Amino acid sequence: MSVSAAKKFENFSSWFDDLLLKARIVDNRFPVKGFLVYMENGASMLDKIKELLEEELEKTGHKKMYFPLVTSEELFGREAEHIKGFSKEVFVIDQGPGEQKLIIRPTSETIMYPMFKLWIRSHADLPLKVYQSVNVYRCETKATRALYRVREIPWNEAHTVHETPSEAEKQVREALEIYQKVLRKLGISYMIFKRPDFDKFAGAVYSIAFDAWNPDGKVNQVATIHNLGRNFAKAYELEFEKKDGSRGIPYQTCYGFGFSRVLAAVIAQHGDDRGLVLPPVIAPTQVVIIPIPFKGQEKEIYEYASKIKEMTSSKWRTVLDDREDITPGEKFYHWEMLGAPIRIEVGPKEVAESSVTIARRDTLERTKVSLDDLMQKIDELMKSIEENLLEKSQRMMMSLVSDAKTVEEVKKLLKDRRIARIEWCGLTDCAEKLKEEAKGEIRGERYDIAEKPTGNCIVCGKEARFVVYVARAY
Ligand code: PR8
Repeated sequence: MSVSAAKKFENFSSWFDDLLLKARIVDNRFPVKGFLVYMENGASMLDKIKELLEEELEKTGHKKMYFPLVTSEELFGREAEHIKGFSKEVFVIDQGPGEQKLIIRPTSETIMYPMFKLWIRSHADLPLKVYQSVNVYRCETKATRALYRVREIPWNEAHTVHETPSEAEKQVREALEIYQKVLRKLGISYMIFKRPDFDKFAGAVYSIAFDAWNPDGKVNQVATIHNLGRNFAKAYELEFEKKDGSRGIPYQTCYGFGFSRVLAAVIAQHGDDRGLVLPPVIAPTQVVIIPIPFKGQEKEIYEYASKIKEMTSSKWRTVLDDREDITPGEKFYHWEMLGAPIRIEVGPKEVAESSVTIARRDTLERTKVSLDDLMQKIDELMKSIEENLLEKSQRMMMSLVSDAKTVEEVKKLLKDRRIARIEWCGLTDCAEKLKEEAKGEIRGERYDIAEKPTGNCIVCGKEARFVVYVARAY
């Protein structure tokens, strides 16, 4: 059994915006475009997503550091492609007449790498793997959208330096595994693409991206991984002494994980007509206990509920909703809207039998368990919820993709909020034509599986060189 999720597919924007405010995730009414207020549930989930990711980064030897918010015009301009890509998107601090302008980080390559130059002397200093979870700022020119496209971007960025190109390649794969692991815990499904050259990160040799599905058919790029080759190393004069005593220029990677977009994906992929459905790991409240009062037995029921609260809070973030001014039914709706994974109901029957009734949020199924089995049952349910969310989301991802043989077919698929798989010659002209006519972007080739073209480019008819996916995107 599952709850209808028709609303989010019918009118995603209003479903999403209403929920953000009602569930106290974000208040989008701050009067500066692209800047959000994260309310208690949004802030709590952002923090938890951050912790999940940082744990994996720590396990794999990344060191946490904090770098400055600003860079100078001179440092910012050193890598030609990078400045070309970002110059129109930066916020600038004017320090007054005669003073250098300061640039607020849109990303931190130009801030970290001058420091890497000071730190790296020899091969013994490599690999260098650092990360920070901070806000970066981009003066987005496209329309902004709460969580999806903001100007104050809460993210994690990791930057690494290596002796050889193969070590940098290996690092790309490690980053991929880290991101996959975290997204899996959140039940988010996505496709991993190698971006076409025209869409790679400014200054990268190539870029890989995680595109998560969204109910309105636009994909949501939640994370990217970039192999920087030696482009930045040359611009920032990174050098090291090799084992044989000669001098070498190192290889770099960087990768970024957009916390607000990941949170958006959690809300959008799992939510239903009743509201949020949260993966247990990040749910601000994991277990809610709702007493069902019965005349004359209020005290026993309340005491029993308190005992259960004590038990469950030893392991789970638990709330006992003992408000007296609203009915149990109203409490059910409230906590369903907030996405608490498990609800425990206790009434006179439960007290008499030393049992509880448990309802899981994802399917709303209810079961009775004895108090002795409660903790084990909660463990099982939490695991089952996590798996169910992921499976459901993966099925949806798979059902969205269809092959298209003509631009018209692509157009139709995208209009139906789906993703088109096509064969493409590789020319930017064809990609632009497709964008103009079908209103979709070539997101790239699959990175996780090899797909070989067998026919011709659906735009120009010449021999195809790539199998790529076309979608609308945030
Ligand atoms: C880098 N440098 O910068 P990237 N709103 C919300 N999330 C966003 C936005 C936005 N306006 N812009 C980007 N993101 C590299 C890697 C250091 C780290 C999120 O890469 O420009 C997206 O999830 O691709 C994006 O995938 C991620 O930041 C990294 O940004």
